[in-house]
Amino acid sequence: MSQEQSKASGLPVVPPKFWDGDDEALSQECRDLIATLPAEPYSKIHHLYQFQSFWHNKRVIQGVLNLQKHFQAHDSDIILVTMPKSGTTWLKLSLTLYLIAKPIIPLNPDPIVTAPHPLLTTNSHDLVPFLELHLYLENNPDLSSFLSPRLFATHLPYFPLPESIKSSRCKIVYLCRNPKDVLVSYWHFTSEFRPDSHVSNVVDADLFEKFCQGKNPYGPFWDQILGYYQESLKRPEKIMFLRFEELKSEPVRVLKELAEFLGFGFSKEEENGDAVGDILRLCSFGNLSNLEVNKSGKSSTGMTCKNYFRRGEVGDSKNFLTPDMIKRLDDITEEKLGIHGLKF
Ligand code: PAP
Repeated sequence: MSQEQSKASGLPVVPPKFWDGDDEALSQECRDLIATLPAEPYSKIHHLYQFQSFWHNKRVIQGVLNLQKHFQAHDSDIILVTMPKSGTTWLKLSLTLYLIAKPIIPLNPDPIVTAPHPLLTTNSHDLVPFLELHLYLENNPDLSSFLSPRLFATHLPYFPLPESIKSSRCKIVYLCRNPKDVLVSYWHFTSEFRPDSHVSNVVDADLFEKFCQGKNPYGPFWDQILGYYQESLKRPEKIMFLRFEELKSEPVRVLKELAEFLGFGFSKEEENGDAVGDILRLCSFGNLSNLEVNKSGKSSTGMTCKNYFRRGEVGDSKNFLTPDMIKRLDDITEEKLGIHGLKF
């Protein structure tokens, strides 16, 4: 299984040269392309560039170019897609546990109190690598050690996905979250990187404005969601469209439907042994945020693991957005998604 292997062999740490701003890390092709793209200052040190209708930093554009050129999907692949801060960490671990460990979990009478499951000593992002942010940064990685079904993640919109993902029988699991909570989560997550950040109880006005204009990493937010939603209506056997809010309110139903969608439904014995409940308990916010690896570790992409766990609630954004901000985001969401039957 891919995740056990990536853990055993250790995913390559993303070299700091790939962090935005270091052009030396980029191929000449990528640099030439970026020079032609519309640019938008995003912070004092970062720019975003509009590439294939969405806004990305330089590093992502390099990853997309390599990915589009080299990635060959297998029919058995599973691709997890999220907009950043929509529940990626939770989904990666639940699916890893479900695919790898569901026959093992029920054997352990109390998986939380006894020693943590080995999969829980690794941060989710190192169990399921990002295609464009990690694996394909440097040209064409050797994926031969990944066993089937291979599990990959991406934050990319539908349109720029490699052709073989769209045309093969591989499955896509898309998880979205309401835009207000995504924005607030992103604001908290990035505050340590923003030289101009200061402690405040209201989301930074510039960040808010850019998000509304669609000029945020992987944005426009609404276009990304709509792309996957419409594709999931056309091909429900290919794309499962999920919401963070339903994972929170009806996790048992969602996990069972997800298992069926992927073609590995829970057996009667597993259901009787409460495999679904075990996976959900292991992946609960309280359990994950208290694991040593997530309290003090860093992921192979160089991120501080504890920053992936803040509150994990629905509607917390109301504490960090003014009434005007809430109305503006609600209006945009209604205008862009409401007419397509998507409500948050
Ligand atoms: P990423 O896209 O950068 O990987 P991602 O995991 O999608 O980040 O988002 C982090 C959010 O998921 C955080 O939300 P918050 O800021 O509103 O709190 C984080 O708390 C939440 N999260 C992480 N793990 C869980 C979990 N097990 N259950 C519920 N929410 C979770």
